[in-house]
Formats: sequence, structure tokens, C-alpha cells
Amino acid sequence: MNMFPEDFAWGASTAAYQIEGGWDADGKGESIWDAFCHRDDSSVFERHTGDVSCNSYHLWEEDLRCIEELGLTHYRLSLSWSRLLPDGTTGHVNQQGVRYYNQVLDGLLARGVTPMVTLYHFDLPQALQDRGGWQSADTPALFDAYARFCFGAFGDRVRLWITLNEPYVCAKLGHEDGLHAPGVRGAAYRAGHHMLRAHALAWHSYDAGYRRAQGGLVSMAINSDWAEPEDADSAEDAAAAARYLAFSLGWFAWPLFVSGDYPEVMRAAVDARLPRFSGVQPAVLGTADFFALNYYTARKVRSVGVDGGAPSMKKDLGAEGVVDPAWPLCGLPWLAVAPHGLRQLLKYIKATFNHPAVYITENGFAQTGPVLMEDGERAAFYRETVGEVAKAIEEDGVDVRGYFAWSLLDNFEWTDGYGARFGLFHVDFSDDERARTMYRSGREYAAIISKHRSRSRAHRELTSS
Ligand code: PNW
Repeated sequence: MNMFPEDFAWGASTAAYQIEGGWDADGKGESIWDAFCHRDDSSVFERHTGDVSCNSYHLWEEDLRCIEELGLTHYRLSLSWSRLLPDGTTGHVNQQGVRYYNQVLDGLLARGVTPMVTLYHFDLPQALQDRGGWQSADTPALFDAYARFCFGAFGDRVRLWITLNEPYVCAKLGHEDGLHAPGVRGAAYRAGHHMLRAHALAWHSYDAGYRRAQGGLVSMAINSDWAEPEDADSAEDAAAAARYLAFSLGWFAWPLFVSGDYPEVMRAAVDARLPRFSGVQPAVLGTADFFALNYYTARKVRSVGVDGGAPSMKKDLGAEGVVDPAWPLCGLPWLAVAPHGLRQLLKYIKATFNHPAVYITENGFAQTGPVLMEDGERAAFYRETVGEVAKAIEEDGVDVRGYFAWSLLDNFEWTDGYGARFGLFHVDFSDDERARTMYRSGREYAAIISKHRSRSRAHRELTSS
């Protein structure tokens, strides 16, 4: 009857560049997203920037109020690397940045909310981009130094760490398509490889230097669509769907959970352009203490051949995903509503990665166009999605430990700027106060949390008496 464990994490997520603003406040250094949005030829929707955004750098107490109002047990936030280390290195620490995150973390703990902290959510210090960024083999060690700095500064209060958010999106959109910062093309595999090495270094640093004293867990947030064959009877489409999963989820999950190397199908298709792990120290295999999944949508997949032309990821993949016309769209062309795919992906993760503990670190639904405060569709989406998670736990036996909605607030949605609203709270970006107002979907999520928490409490009392 839809029973969640009593210690289940009910959360919401945000990311520094998307909510903080204060892009050059109090000694913060420039990040690649600052630079990308400030370009004269910026490709971001209506040339929006994260310069002010929700102004959480100054209005963080408002965020805490929103978190309390929802009744969240957990809150996932990210740290801005260039706010803490303006030139990306530990040579100079910005103490005002440290103070900012101390206030936020202490405020969460004072309210009984457990923080989950992401070290890197797309916002590399521009100073490191100038030295090659994720294309450079020196960046993993610089990330590791940053990570150790954060474990030291904040680790006494943080038990759940995410090193990197969605290396797939950073590699594919930032280093293949050029749609995200830093706007590079043709370097996705190289960038992805260095992100995996960065993650592994940081995990080993935590393991060797901090785990014993701090007792936390470290993972990397991996995003993937669910993929199913377009024609259920076609062996070719089935193989294409398997490739689709291998090139998204598998790209980062295989090295961490399965073999210390990329999936075989990737190796076979990409060949020499896919970097090798041989001789890489420390090992990448085994460097995730739980599975962190960002899930948004699903695709029907068919096999396609791309003839001639330059090498590309599309050509390597040899498959194409389309949206089932039965799945409603929500304003963003890539985001078809497909809650069933989350349960399928959770089952796949249990079977493929040896039954890991799973946190769903992001999941959500956007609105575009005129603001709809009574967003009944999104309320229904959350109800249905949580139902799918319940089935995954109860009927499929997946070890799901938590669910984080994306996002706490409407915020800067990368190339879509403020044109796409993912918040449980509406933010009025035309108002200096950046007033936060709960959507109907926020009330729905709050009700879901309160119902399940009292149900599992009652269940425990019943079974322990
Ligand atoms: C995730 N796509 O990114 C990010 O982790 C969040 O920062 C973001 O706001 C959220 O999903 C909603 O988009 C994605 O184009 C960005 O397929 C782009 C895509 C997918 C995920």
C-alpha cells in the first residue's frame, strides 16, 4: 500500500549558478556560465543570464522558509567553485564564499533538514577553462584539490556528497553540441573521461582522508532517459535501445559500477576516439557509494545509420530516440512526461549494477508560457511519479533511498533562461524582492511528503509495539 521507509529522503534540488545570482559579489571569481551568458553572441534564450537569478546569495533565508514550508527532510544544493576558489585553485580562498555556505548549511541543520551537496554543477571557474577546462588532463587534480578543500570546510555537516552533476550533459551539450558552456564541439569523450578521473580522485580522497571522521557517502549524479524499442518486435530496435542506454547511463555508470571501463558497445562503436583507462590511478571502478540518478523523460528508440561525414556521437550511437505521441509534452521539446520510465530505469539499475542503494537526485516537469499558479498537471505528475517510485520499491524490490524534485524554485534554466519554470515555488523575476510563492504542485508535494511520513511512522509504531 505505498509504504516508504521511515528514513526515506524527501527532497528538492537546486544548483548554484541557477539560483544564487551575486555573480561577482564579495570576491567571487567568474565561471564559464558567467562568461557564456555575457558573450555578445550569447545563444541563451533572450540573452538571459544568472547574474541575479533568484538572488539566493542574498535571499537564502527565504529559501530555507520554502524548504520548511514543503516539509522537506533533505535539500540538495551545489557549491559554486569560483565563489569559494575564485581562480579555481586553493592558492586563494574567498572567505566570504565559505561564510555564505556555512550559513546555508547551518540554517538547514537548525531546521532539521539534511543537506546533500554537489561540488560541481556545470560552473567551472573560467580561470581553469582558460587552462583547457575539462579537455585538459590537469583539471582532475585541480578538482580533487577543490573537493578536499570542501570536505575539510563543510564535511563536518555534510553526509551526502555528489562530486559532479550530469557529466553526460556537460560533455554532450557543453563539449559536443556547443549548446552549454563552454560552447566547445567535438570533445565530449575527452571531457567525459577527465570528469570520471576527477570524480575518482575525489572519491579516493574522501575515502582515505575524511570518511572515517565524517562518515559520509560520495557519488556522482548520472542522468539518463529511459529507452524502449520503438517496435517491440524488432531485434534491431531492441539493440538500438540498449545502445541508447549504454551511451547515456552506461557511459558513466559502467566505469563506476561494472568494469572500470566504458560499455563494450561504446568501445566497439567509438574505437580510438574513446580514451582508455589502462594505467589510470587511482581506480575508477567502485568509486560510488550509492547510485545517484537524475531522471526526466523517456524515448522510443529505432536504429539509424549515419553515412559519411565527420565523426559524431550521433553516428557512433547509430540510434535515434523519439517521443511517443501518447506522452504529453510540457513546453520543452525534450521533456515528454513519462513517469513509467522511472520505474523501468530503476529496475534496470537494480539488475545491471548489482542492486545499489539509489537516490533519485533530480526529477521534474517544467511550464513555459504564461505563469500557471494552479498547475494541476504538474501536481498530477508528482503524484504519479511518486506512485511509480513506490511500485519500484514494493513490487520490484529496488533499494530507493530518496527522491529529490527539480526544483525548489523557478530558476535560470540554462539555454532556456527564465523561459522554463521548474519550481515548486514561483519566483517573480520582475520584482527586486524575487518573491517566492508556492505553486499548487508545491502544495501537492508537501501533502505527499506529510502523508507518507505519517504512514511510515504509524507503521513503525504498530510493528514495534
Ligand atoms: C538537468 N537536455 O539538466 C540539470 O541537472 C539541471 O540543472 C536542469 O535545470 C534540469 O536538468 C532541467 O533541465 C539538463 O537538454 C539540461 O536534455 C538539459 C537537458 C537535460 C538535463
